Amino acid sequence: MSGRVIRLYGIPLSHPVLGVRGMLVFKRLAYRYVELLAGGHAPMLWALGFRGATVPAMRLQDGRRVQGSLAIAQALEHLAPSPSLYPARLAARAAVTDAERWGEAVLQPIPRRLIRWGLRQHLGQRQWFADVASPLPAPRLAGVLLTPIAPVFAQIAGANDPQVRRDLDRLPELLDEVDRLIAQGVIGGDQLNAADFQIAPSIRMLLAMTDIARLITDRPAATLARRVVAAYPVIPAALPADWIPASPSCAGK
Ligand SMILES: N[C@@H](CCC(=O)N[C@@H](CS)C(=O)NCC(=O)O)C(=O)O
Repeated sequence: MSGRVIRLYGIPLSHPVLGVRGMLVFKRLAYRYVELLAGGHAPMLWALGFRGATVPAMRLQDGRRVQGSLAIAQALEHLAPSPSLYPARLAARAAVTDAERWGEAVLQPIPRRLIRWGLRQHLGQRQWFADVASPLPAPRLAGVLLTPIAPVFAQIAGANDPQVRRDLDRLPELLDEVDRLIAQGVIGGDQLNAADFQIAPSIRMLLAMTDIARLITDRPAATLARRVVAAYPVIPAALPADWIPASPSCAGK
């Protein structure tokens, strides 16, 4: 019966949803993926018995609902302890847990704000979202119909001009941190862990953004992102060119 299968609810392009999908594959857990209509996902989640309005949202085999990528990682770890999402050694485990939390709290909101800023700002971006990312029928019209809700979701994510400019200014420093975690072996090891599944999908989404990909493409972070999330649609450029920091090669090494 369907009640016995894990169900994962997501919306198109959601990077934490991709992270959870990676965890489910890693743990070899069978699941059914249900894609909700982006924009209408909150009432759908409530109707499905979830309290919050965000994806990833998961209904476990026993009917329990878990929401949020950190809580889902914990739930999956309890459900299927092996292979573990966390290293056995205490120090390594603490480093992975810290990196996972940093990935969720600091890095994860950035691609969300950047894409929502573009969706609010440009009709072409909304039509692309309707056409490629969703996909919805009649994407040119669907893009127009998304116009009144795009500002709402930009606001929910805090995707306003000053914040997005700050995000872009900080991006090189955050990418350096990801590369540092890889160099230290906290993420990007032979066996992926919870921090890989948290951090790499955010980097993959940033790498898919045509206007900022060049900041990431030559970094170890990009290799890890592609390893964890092989395919991701190319996101058309939408950000003002003068908000984007110079690429490392132009910054004068
Ligand atoms: N940090 C949470 C946040 C999840 C989140 O914000 N997800 C977005 C999609 S990437 C969402 O559902 N947003 C719904 C909304 O803004 O209403 C997690 O890791 O699960």
